[in-house]
Amino acid sequence: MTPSARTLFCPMALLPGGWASDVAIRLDDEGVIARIETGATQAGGERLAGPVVPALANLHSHAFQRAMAGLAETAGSGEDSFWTWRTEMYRTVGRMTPDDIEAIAAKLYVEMLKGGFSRVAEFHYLHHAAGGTPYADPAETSLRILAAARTAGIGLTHLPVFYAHSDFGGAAPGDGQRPFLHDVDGFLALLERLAPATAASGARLGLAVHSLRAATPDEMRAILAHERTGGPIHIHVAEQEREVEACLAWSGRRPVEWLLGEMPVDARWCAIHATHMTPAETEALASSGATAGLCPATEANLGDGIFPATDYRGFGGRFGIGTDSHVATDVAEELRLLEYGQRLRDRRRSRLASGPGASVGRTLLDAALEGGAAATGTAAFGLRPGAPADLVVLDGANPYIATAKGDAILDRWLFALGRESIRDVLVGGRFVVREGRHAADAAVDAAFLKTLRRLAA
Ligand code: NGQ
Ligand code: ZN
Repeated sequence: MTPSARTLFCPMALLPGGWASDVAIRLDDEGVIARIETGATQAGGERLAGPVVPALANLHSHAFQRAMAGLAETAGSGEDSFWTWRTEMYRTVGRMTPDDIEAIAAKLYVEMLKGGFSRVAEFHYLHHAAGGTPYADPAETSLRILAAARTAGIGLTHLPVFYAHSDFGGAAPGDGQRPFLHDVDGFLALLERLAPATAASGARLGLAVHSLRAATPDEMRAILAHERTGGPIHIHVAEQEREVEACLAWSGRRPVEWLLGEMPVDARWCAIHATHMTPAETEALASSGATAGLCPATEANLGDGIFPATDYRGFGGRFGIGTDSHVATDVAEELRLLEYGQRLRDRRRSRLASGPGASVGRTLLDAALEGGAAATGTAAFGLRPGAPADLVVLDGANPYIATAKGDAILDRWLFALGRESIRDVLVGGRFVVREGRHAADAAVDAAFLKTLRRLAA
């Protein structure tokens, strides 16, 4: 269904300059905002049933990991860490078929829409079958991700991931990593193959290098010299202290320091996590123009550490949010945890508010909207002409929302209610969630149940 040119009428909407009443959003027939009028009448417009805010981009996802969310919470015999979790995660991966990947991603993407995201950057490294056996079509699993995004109706920025080694210095990959591997030529061929497929699917294409552990400097340089996606470039960096130590031992420099010194990092780049930085690295990342890709729920779950968000914002750094391993799938939980990490560290409140009198929720939402757009290759964002009509309609009948004014609406949603505040979600002007439901819920749930049953057997 393509939306035809029409008008949405919002009793209240969050525009780039702030809240406005009686807002008419005129859409073109592509679902892009053509014009916005405030103080309008409803005449001929479709009335949205609550305060309207822009939907966010989710800048970091490994869709398949949603299948194991909540299933890695039994203590092991030794000390549980990021690395023991990773071993369990590799075990799950080894049993997944392309059908499973598509079913999990479709379910996840519907959950993300219901959580307030309208687009996802899929950091996709599960390219081959168990043991590393290639599929007949090397793009098989990517095509499943494209199909899942179409089923859900979520915007997709697809990021095929280059992965070749287990550690710094080009160390040989482990057995559990075989489904992820490429050489440089194979990876560039995958990107070429995916350019027309993503375009035909209405998706965007970028690329990722898994981490400084997984690629040598020469491999990274060769990829950057030859790739022609024009899209965002993502990389995991400095998530764990062990990575910092290994990078120092290998190069004499810390991961973020090395990345900024050796690679042409600019606004096209997104540094995922960047948890462990010195103040100098924090300042340098902020001034590089790159986006920091923060995934607070996963970072808490995996025991990563706390991103220096107050300092980074002080240096004018850009950030967005992602749900990564998907222990959470919504905007509110990620933004709330981001702020709470800073509060727990500093033993103070309102850490990320833009200044006296500013709402924390509003500051976080504005920042993550901008960073999410940059990291997903979205030129125009927010409720303004030229931007896609990617909208969240909060539940105007919810007493907490109905009685809040202005930015307090956002603070109710983000700090007190979470996803139950969300009533409808539109992507490109099209309703994908209505009154909390998605049109494909039944089919998506059935396929997902089948996959979970099989994986649990
Ligand atoms: C991943 N996930 O690639 O899925 C990583 C873990 C690694 C997170 N960092 C694996 N959350 O970094 O080696
Ligand atoms: Zn990740």
